[in-house]
Parts: sequence; structure tokens; C-alpha cells
Amino acid sequence: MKIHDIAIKIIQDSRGQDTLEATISWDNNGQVMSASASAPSGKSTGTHEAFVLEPSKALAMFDTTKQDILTKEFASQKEFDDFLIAIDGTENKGRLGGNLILVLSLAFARIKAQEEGKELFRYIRDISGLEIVGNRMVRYPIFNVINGGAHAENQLDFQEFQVIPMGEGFAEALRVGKEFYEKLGEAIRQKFGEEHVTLGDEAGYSAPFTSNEEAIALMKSVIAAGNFPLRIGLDVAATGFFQDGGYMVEGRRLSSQELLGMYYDLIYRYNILSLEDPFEEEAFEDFKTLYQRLNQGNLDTMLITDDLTTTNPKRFEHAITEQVGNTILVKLNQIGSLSETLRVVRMAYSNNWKVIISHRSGETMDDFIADLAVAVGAWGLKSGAPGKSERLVKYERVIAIEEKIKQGK
Ligand code: 2PG
Ligand code: MG
Repeated sequence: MKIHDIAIKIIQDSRGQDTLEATISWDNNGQVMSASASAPSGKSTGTHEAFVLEPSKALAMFDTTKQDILTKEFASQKEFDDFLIAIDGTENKGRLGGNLILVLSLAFARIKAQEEGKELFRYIRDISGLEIVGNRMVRYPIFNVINGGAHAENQLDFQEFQVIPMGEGFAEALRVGKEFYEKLGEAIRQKFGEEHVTLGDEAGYSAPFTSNEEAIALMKSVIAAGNFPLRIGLDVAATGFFQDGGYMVEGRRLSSQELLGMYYDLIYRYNILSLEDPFEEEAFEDFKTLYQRLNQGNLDTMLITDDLTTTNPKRFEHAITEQVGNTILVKLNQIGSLSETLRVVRMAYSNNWKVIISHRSGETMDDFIADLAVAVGAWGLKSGAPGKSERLVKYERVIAIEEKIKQGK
């Protein structure tokens, strides 16, 4: 495929921060067609994520690279991504920036899908190298309904208190999720008073809870009162409260053993379905110990790695060998290209790990992750609470794809 032109511009993300958007155009027999993609940004970022180049610097960097791209032809996504990775030439995309490479990679995927006359999810599935049988969709939405940690101004140490609707079908799950989100909002406002309740970065509620368990217990009572078919999940994001070798939880310093005991207790009492980043980002051993305990206890709790693995094949390989969990959180911008992301998904499936495709706390209206989640038949799509448009567009795109699949597209 021959690219006609590329433009990079700076747009604002959901936190009002600058981020990049790429628009690539191509010549479809005399008709110029184009597609865009933008980059999200994390706040609780893992140390091993791809480097994020300051957007204004990325524009300048792009000026020096643009001609090299325009003079080449690219037969595939992999060729395009590999070309940018080679120009960058660093381990962590430190020269071009993971954000610049990513927006180019994703916009390229969109124009390549146009060229092949396919919906984006079909294109991604076709290049994924995965054998996905039939019309397998993404299974569960994961709604982050109470925000703490780095994502909200409150006392909660844990970053995300989530619910996962257990019924069949994404549209029904979204309906249940929205209804629960409303009811939880009523309960939180009643408990703390309207004026003390706000929304965090991912549209979950933020309120003056005094302990992590208080938030979980309130969720449980709303689930029970409405008989909602929901399970609770947690993204602890433990690197955020790891200090000088200990974990600062509710004003106390806990060892990893003590923290593990706290998780075990919560898992039992609240039937927790998933636990993400329970220990800091280098604590492979502690993950492993917890995972062994969960297996010995015959618990179905999923142990999810995010900051530990950062969608990075090398880190993930280590996690697989060490058997530190059973689910990987996949974020395109942690690694910085579509091809490398798909490689991580292939590694997950061939080692019996589940995959959750995730947004970032700073998001744009780009819904690429919905197509990715469907394409790889992910276990889950984590895109915040159904309360802000940059979160909702991703869930709604999955429902739109479901309709397209029914129509045979
Ligand atoms: C996470 C993400 C997304 P951030 O930790 O899983 O919820 O947060 O984008 O701030 O890293
Ligand atoms: Mg996380």
C-alpha cells in the first residue's frame, strides 16, 4: 500500500492533556480516502511501558521521519510497524516515542482495512495469526464504578473497584452495568451527601470512603438489594502505594505477606472475581505465591498482570515461565504498535492465559480497542464506568460490531 499523506496533530484527552492524533490518507484509484487514530495516556504507568514523547516534540520528530515513510510502500501491518520500530532503533521507543508510533500504526490499520474493504475488527482478526472459531466476540465488559488511587482525589488506596456482568451478550451486560451504576450512585450520594461525590478519571464515583473494604461492602449491598448478576473485580495498582519496601494501606505499612492475607480475606468474603496488580511492578515472586494460594484454594479468582507485564513480550515471557497469574491486561500504548500487541495476545493464548483489552485513564473518543477486543475474542474489555462518553464509545462500538456480525459483515 502506498500512503498518500500523513498529518499529525495535537488534540486534548479526557484529562485535558495534550495527546497525538494521526491521519493517514491513501489513493483509492483516484479517490483519496483517510483514517485517523489517537493515543490515550496512563497515570499509573508501569516503568517498562513504551516511552511517551511530549506531543510538541513528537510533531518535530515526525517532520524528520515523514518523507521516509512516504517514499516507501508497505505490504502489511507488520512491515509498516517494523519499519517505524527500526527507525526508532531503541528498546523502549525512546526516540520516536511509543505514542507517535502507535497513532501511526493504528491509523495505518484503519486505512489498510479500508483498502481491503473490511471492517476494522475483521482486518485485525485476519492479521492476528489467531485461530478464532466462528463469531467469537469479546465476552465481558469490566466497569470501574468506584475510582481511587491515582485516578481520584480521595483516601482509597486501591485504584479501581469494578463490576463484571455475568450474563450473556454485551448489550445486556451494558444495560445491567448502567442500571447498577445509577443505583450505586444513589447509594453513595445518600451515604456521603451529594456535595461530597464526584467522578474520577474513569467515570467511577469518588467519595470520602475511609477504607477499601467500605467501598467493596457498599457495592455488595447494592448488588444484593437489586439482585444484580454481577461479580466484583479490583485493580489494586499496588505500585501506587508501595513505598520503601512496604505497602501503605489505610495508614499502615504492610509486608507483602500481610497484604496477601488481606486479599485472601476480601476474595473469600466478597466472592471477588478478579484481582489486578496486587503487588508492585517487579514483584514476580509475590504474584506467584498468591497465584499458588488461589489454585490450592480452588478459587476461580483471576490474577491479572498489568504494570508487571506492560504488554511487553519479554516481561510477559518471564511471567508465563514463572506462572505468576492467568490473565494479562493488554494496552496498545504500553508497547506502542498493533503488531507487537497481537504478538502478546498470541503468546497469551498459546499459554492458556486470558486476555483483557484495556483503555487508559486518559482517553480520547477513539474506539479502536473495541475492534481489537472483538478481533481477538478477548475475555474482557475494560473501559471504565458507563458514565462518560470517552468510556462509553468503546462499549457501544462493541454492540455496533455485534450487529454487523449478525448482518454477516
Ligand atoms: C490501569 C489503567 C487503566 P492507567 O491501571 O489498568 O484503568 O490505569 O491508564 O492510569 O495506567
Ligand atoms: Mg491496572
